[in-house]
Amino acid sequence: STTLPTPTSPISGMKPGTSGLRKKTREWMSPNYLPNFVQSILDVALTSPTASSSPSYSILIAGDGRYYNNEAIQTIVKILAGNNVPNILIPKFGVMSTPSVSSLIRSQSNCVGGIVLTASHNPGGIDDDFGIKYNEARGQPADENFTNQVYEKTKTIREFKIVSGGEEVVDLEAEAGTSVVVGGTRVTIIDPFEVYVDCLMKSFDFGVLKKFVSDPRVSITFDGMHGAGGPFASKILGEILGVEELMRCESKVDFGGIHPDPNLSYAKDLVELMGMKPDGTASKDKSSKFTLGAANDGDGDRNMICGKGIFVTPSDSLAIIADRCRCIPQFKDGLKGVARSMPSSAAVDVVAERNGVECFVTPTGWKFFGNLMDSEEAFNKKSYSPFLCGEESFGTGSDHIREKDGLWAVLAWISILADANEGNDGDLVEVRDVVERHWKKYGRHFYARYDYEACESEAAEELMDGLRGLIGEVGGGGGGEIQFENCEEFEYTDPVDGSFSGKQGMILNFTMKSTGDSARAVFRLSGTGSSGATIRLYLEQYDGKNWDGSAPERLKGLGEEAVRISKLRELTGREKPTVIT
Ligand code: VG1
Ligand code: CO
Repeated sequence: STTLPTPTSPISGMKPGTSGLRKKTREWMSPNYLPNFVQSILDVALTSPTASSSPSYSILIAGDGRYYNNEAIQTIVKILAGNNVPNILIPKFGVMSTPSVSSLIRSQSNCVGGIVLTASHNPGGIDDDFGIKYNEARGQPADENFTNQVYEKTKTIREFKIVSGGEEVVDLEAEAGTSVVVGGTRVTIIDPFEVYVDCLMKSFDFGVLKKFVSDPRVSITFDGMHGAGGPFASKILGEILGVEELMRCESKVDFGGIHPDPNLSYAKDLVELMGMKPDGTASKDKSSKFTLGAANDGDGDRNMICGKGIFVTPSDSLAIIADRCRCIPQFKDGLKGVARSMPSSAAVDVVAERNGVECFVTPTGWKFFGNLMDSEEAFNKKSYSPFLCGEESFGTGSDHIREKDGLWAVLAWISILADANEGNDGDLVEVRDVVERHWKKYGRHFYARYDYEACESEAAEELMDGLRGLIGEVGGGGGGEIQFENCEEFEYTDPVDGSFSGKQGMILNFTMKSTGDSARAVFRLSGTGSSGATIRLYLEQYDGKNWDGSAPERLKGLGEEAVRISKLRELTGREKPTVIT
C-alpha cells in the first residue's frame, strides 16, 4: 500500500471540551471529519518527547465499543500508518475502558499516547454521540495546552496522510499477540485485560476482597450499563472475586438503548433494586437483598455506589475513602494529597484538614488532577503520592493511573466494607452505617445536582453573564432563612506548571440564618454535550449536627433561591431540571 496525501479543508467546531471532542455520530461519519481530527491530533502528538526520542514508539487505539467504534479504528490505523507511526497497539475486539487505557499507556515506556474513541456517558448509536479524546504518555487526558493546539490545527488543515487499503486492514478478532504490517506500520493486537488487572491487584488486597464477597451475609450487584467497563467487571468482579449478580456487562454498540450514565436518573433499575425511591432515599415498602450495588458508565470511568436503601453521593464517597484509606493497601501509610473538582462538595476538605493532608480544588475534568499526581516525576516538585481524587459527577480515582476509575471505586468500597466488618460475626455493618458514622464524625454536606439539558446556548450564556454581573455585590440577606452573601467566579492556576484556567464556574455563597452554617450554589455550563447547552446547578449545604433527612428535600429551598437569583426560569423557560442527582 502507498501513502496518499489527501487534500481537505478545515471543518468548524472541532474544539475539544471537558473530555475530548463529542459530536453526533453522523457528523463523525461525514467525509473527512474523522481524518481531519485525527491528523490534527497527530500533528501535535508527534512533537512529544517520547515520539522524538524513541524510534520504535507506539500509539494505542481503543474505544468504548459504541456505534462506529470498529470502522473508526480501521480508518485511524490507515492515518497513523500514513504518518509513519512505527507501532500501533489495539485491544482485541477494539474495546477498552478508559481506566484500562490509562494503565496500558503507562505500562509501555515507548507509548506516545492513546487515541480513545469514546463519548463516555453520552448515549451511543447512529443518531446519538461518538467522540474522540487523546491521552498522553503518562496516561493522562491531554491538557488544555494540547487540546488548544489540536483545535488550532483543525482550523488550518489542508491535507491528511492516509495509506491506501480496503475497508478493513486489521482483524480485530485476531488473538492477542498477532500482528500485521500496514504501510510501514506494525499493528499488534493486545490483551485488553492483563495490564489493568495487574494494576488493580497492586492497589488492593484481593484475598481480603474475595473473603468478604464469599461471606454468606454479603450480596453484591453491579450494573455495567452495557459499557466498556462491563467486560472488565465480568473478569474482575465475576471471575476473580466471585460476585454473582452482574447485570448488563456485555459491551453493546448502543448500550442497549440506555443513557449509560450511572446516577439516580439514568440508573433507575439499580436504584430500585437497592430499595430506594427515585430520589435516592430509602423506600418504605421495598427492602433490598444487596449489601452493595454499583454501576459504571459507558467507558467505565464513572461509578455509582449504593447500599441498602441508600445512595452514597460521589462527594461523600470520596471523603469516606479518604477517611478510611488505610484499609486499602495502596494507601496503607496514609495519603499525602487529595483533590476534588470545584463543584464537588467540601466533604473531603474536612477530612483532609483534620488529618493534615494537603487538599486541592481544581476545575472540572480529570486532566487537572494529572499534574498534581505527577508533580515529582515530571516537574521535580514535591510529591503528593499516594493521592486520591474525585468529582461530584461520579468520578473517583487515585494515582494508580491518570483517569477516574469506576471499578477501582467499587473495589475501594468492598475494601471499606470488609474492613468495617473485620472480626464481626453479628449483623453486618452496612453501607448506611459507614456513611452515618462518617456524618457523625465530620458533619454532613447535603448535596445535589440539577441538570437542565438541551437549553438554548444563548440563554445559557446570558444566565452566566447575569451571574457575573453580581460579582462584587453584597447580598445582605433579606428576611428569609437562606441568606445570599456574595457571588464569585472560579479560576485556577495550576500549582505545578503555573498554567491558568479562567471562567470555571459561578459560585453563589449563602448562610443559613438559624444555624450560621454555610451553603452554596454553583452554576457551570457542561463541556461534554454534542448539541445545545446543559446548565449544571450544584447545591451544597453543610450541617454539623442535624444530618438526618433526604438531600433533595433539604436542598429544595436553596435550589429555589439559586433559580430565582440566576433568573433561570425566565431565561430558559425551564420549570424543572432534566436530571436531579
Ligand atoms: C462532565 C462532568 C465532569 C467530568 C466530565 C467527563 O463534564 O461534569 O466532572 O470530568 O463530564 O466525564 P461537563 O463539562 O459536562 O460538566 V466522562 O465519564 O463523560 O469522560
Ligand atoms: Co466516562
